[in-house]
Amino acid sequence: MTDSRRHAEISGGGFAGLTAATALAQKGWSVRLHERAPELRAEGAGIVLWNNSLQVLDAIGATHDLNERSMTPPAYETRMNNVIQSQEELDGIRWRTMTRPHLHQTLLTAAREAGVEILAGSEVVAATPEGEVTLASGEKRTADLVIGADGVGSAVRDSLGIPLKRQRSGDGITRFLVPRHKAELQALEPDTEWDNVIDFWNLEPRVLRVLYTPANDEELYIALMSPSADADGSRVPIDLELWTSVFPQLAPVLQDAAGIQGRYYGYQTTRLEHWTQGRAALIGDSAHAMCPALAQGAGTAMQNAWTLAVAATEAVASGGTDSLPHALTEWERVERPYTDLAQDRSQWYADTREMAKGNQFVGESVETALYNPTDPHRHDSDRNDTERHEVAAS
Ligand code: FAD
Ligand code: 3HM
Repeated sequence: MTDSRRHAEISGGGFAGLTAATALAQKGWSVRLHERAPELRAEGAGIVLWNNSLQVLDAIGATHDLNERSMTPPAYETRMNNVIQSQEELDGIRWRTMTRPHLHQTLLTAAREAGVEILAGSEVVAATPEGEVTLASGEKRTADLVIGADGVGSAVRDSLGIPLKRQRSGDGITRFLVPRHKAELQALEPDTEWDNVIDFWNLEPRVLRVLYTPANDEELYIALMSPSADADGSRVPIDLELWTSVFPQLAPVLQDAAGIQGRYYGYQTTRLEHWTQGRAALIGDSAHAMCPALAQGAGTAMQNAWTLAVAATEAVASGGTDSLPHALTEWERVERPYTDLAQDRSQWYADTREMAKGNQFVGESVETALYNPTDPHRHDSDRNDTERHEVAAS
């Protein structure tokens, strides 16, 4: 018997690709996901997710698994030269911290349970607007929908020839997962709430910052930021003497970080002229890599994966697969402003270091975090705004 389901081919098994694959499979699509690496595994250390992506995890049924090994710290604390600027309790804002391997495993389990066909060691080298995908093996496959979720160096994007602008910022970070060492930290600074996220900034006499993020009871994510022009600050493995001289209260965890090779990532933002072409769409870092200030790279990747799956499913249900190219353009038009905002704001923070002042979870900085991409009525007021403008103009 032939399979009458709509078919999607996805390049990339990161947070974007796995979320899109799961959502589409749950909505009745047959989905094949290609991951270039020999196995599906998350690189990197820790991650913070906000309401926008936690709603997506609810929608694909992955929240229980996620919550098994993640936490919501009591507050987000910001310090300047070890003086507390703010302790924001983020009342009313849903957020969680976790390790990247845990989030990846959670999404991988959801994808497998939804029946996604996952091919590891399968590299996509090109895609066409007509829905053809070419693999490194030379094999070609066709699909109703092609998704490029293959990261900042996306082969799908480059083969489609979509123009891209890349902006590099002067700062960057090296990330580590280390044991919590809670008792030792408590002994060094007894009055500190070591379950908080603590953003330790030093701007004078030298720009060095440690973002301290508990990921669960046992694991701690620490990100060490310095300007790329500072050779000692951005050195890997880290210069333990330098970092402990500036952050002596973090000595036990910095010592562990110094035993890990690490990799320094310079902040960058990439913006595309358009995210879709024919039956092909880009999501995640392939479409919109951003500075990490708002911790929204993965969050917006998952948000766009979900809204794309919904838009594509609704389009084929009402207009057949010929309606997909137009539906993808429409999806970008209504959804992209939320990601543009996160990119712009994150880049502004990276360039100005304004985050060091604390009290950051207000206004535009939390708009993306509060967004609910699973609410079918989320654009009602946008439409009302447009209608109002049209009425006013006539
Ligand atoms: P990726 O994670 O890059 O996944 C792409 C996948 O595609 C990989 O598995 C890769 O092997 C595969 N692939 C690549 N090319 C091919 C190919 N040709 N064929 C097949 N497979 C291919 N975001 C947050 O939301 N919260 C945070 O706290 C946060 N902290 C961050 C801290 C730092 C320092 C950085 C640099 C980023 C941070 N981010 C954070 C951003 C987040 O990590 C990324 O935005 C997110 O991982 C993007 O997911 P993705 O699936 O689009 O891409
Ligand atoms: C979670 C998080 N937040 C901010 C940054 C940053 O500004 O570099 C990095 C992060 O992983």
